Amino acid sequence: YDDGYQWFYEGRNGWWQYDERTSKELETSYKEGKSTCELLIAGFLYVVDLECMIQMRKTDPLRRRRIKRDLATVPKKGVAGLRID
Ligand code: V3L
Repeated sequence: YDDGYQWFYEGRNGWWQYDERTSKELETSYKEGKSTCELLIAGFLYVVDLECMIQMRKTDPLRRRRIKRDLATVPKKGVAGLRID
């Protein structure tokens, strides 16, 4: 973002950056001080807890991942499942 931060979700051995649209939704909710927000990702509804910093599938909360808002320059696996090498 303008301040050099980006949103990431946890993969197996590293972090993936959220896609641009989802990232904007997260950033808006974060800036509004919301504690949760809902995201539609690849046809599934996910709930993000911005206090615990996790995302979980709404219909299957065991499918949860840590998320983070971190500098855009930190190492990452890629963006939304698309690897960068
Ligand atoms: N954005 C895009 N895809 C997602 C997201 C998201 N925020 N959350 C889950 N998925 P689950 P490695 C990830 C995908 O949590 O090798 C990566 O993007 C998720 O994709 O059980 O483990 C990679 O494509 C997974 O395919 O609901 O680091 C892939 O995992 C699927 O939704 C492998 O990454 C189920 O995730």
